[in-house]
Amino acid sequence: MTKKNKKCGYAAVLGRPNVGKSTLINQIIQQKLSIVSHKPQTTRHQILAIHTTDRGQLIFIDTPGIHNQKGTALNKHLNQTAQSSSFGVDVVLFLVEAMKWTDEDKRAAKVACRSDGKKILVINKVDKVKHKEQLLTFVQTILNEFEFDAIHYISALKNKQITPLEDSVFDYLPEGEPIFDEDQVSDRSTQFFVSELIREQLMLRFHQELPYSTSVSIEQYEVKGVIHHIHAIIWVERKNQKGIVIGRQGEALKQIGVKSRKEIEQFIGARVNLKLWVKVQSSWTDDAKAIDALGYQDTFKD
Ligand SMILES: Nc1nc2c(ncn2[C@@H]2O[C@H](COP(=O)(O)OP(=O)(O)OP(=O)(O)O)[C@@H](O)[C@H]2O)c(=O)[nH]1
Ligand SMILES: [Mg+2]
Repeated sequence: MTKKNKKCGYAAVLGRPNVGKSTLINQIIQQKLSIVSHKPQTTRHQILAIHTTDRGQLIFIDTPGIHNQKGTALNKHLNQTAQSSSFGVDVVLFLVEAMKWTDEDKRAAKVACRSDGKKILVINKVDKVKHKEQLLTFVQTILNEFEFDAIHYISALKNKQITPLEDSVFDYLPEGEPIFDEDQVSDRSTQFFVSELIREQLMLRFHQELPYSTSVSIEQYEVKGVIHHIHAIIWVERKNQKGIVIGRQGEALKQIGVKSRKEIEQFIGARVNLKLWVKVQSSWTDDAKAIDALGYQDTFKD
């Protein structure tokens, strides 16, 4: 009996903000590696999500949504991060939201189609479309402008038609030995995920008051016995934002702390003692140095 050779390779997931890139990856990995929210520009870092099965190792690259917004250093950084992810990968999954084809989608499609890897057009959020036959004309509009090797219709949220998509990606991967250990799920540290889980709670709670101007850094992470002691700083841009995050008599911050702690405990599988502080660093989103200091300097590792 001949043993089938294992596959190994990289698949970048690209698309404009909010199309469901992180939701899809979390669904395939069966773990919340990337934070998700209904707000665009949730993902700010390039994250590797490593999916090891008996067929081999599929390494997803989750990217920040490609957007049209100009201006701040953070905005530029997000686009650069996403664009750099389209090179040197075996497969590009280009995600769009069913029945939505905007200028931002076109911009993202241009980036995706520049890749020298195989290109899969993924129509997500199909669950939202009542008359499915409309999808054919929708897809034709995209295909009039861009070329793809395969097309898939999925619902990442409802876990629909994900397996055929996964099969298609594996088909395109080259044969090779795994790059990462079998039990490794990401290239990121626990501290990174902890700060992301806190940022997720901030986005969910203050999505109107704090547009994009929050960031989280971990100041201390110590394991004493069975408890993980974590000190984190929430960075905001203005004094009034600090007041919002803390809330009346510290109530808002307390709730953020409780919810974040629960998420972190679930993620690391241990008890957590979480302490949060709020600090003001004016216009950090506009300051390239501050962006580096907060860990927004992703480099593609291979
Ligand atoms: N109805 C529906 N909603 C979905 C689907 N997939 C994702 N969503 C929702 O779309 C929103 C955005 O999802 P994300 O996974 O954060 O999108 P993203 O593309 O990673 O966004 P950025 O990180 O901002 O670029 C969330 O509210 C998801 O729950 C889907 O298949 N159906
Ligand atoms: Mg995302």
